[in-house]
Amino acid sequence: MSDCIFCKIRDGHVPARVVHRDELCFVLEDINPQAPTHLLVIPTEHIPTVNDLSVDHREVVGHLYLTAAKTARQRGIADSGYRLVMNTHRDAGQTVFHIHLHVLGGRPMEWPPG
Ligand code: D5M
Repeated sequence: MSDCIFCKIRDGHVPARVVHRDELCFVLEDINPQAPTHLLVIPTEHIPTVNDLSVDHREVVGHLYLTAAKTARQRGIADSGYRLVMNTHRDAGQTVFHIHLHVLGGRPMEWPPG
C-alpha cells in the first residue's frame, strides 16, 4: 500500500471528511483548519509536487482550479473572497507530497503570508 496519506484516503483506507469526488479529483475538509473554510482539492493521481507536473497534467490542474471555484461558491465564500494555495517543497511548508490546492476562506487574510 502507498505511504501517501492522500492516496490512502482516496482508496478508502483512512477515514476523512470527503465532500466531493469525481474522476479527476476529490475534496477534503482539512484536518487542521486555518480558516473557517479550509478544504483541500486533491488530484486522484499521485503527483508529489508542482515540480513533477508535465504538459500531460494540464487537464487535471485546470480541473483542480475549477473545482476549487465551484466549491467556494457552494460554501458561500466566492463573493467575499478566498485564497488558493499550493505549497511546494520545504521552504513553502509542504508536508504532504501529493499535490493539493488549499481553499481558505471565511475570514480576512493578510499579505504577505508568513
Ligand atoms: O498541507 C497538508 C495539509 O494536509 C495540512 O493542512 C493538513 C492536511 N492533512 C494532513 N493529513 C490529513 C488528513 N488525514 N485529513 C485531512 N487533512 C489532512 P501542506 O501544504 O502539505 O502543508
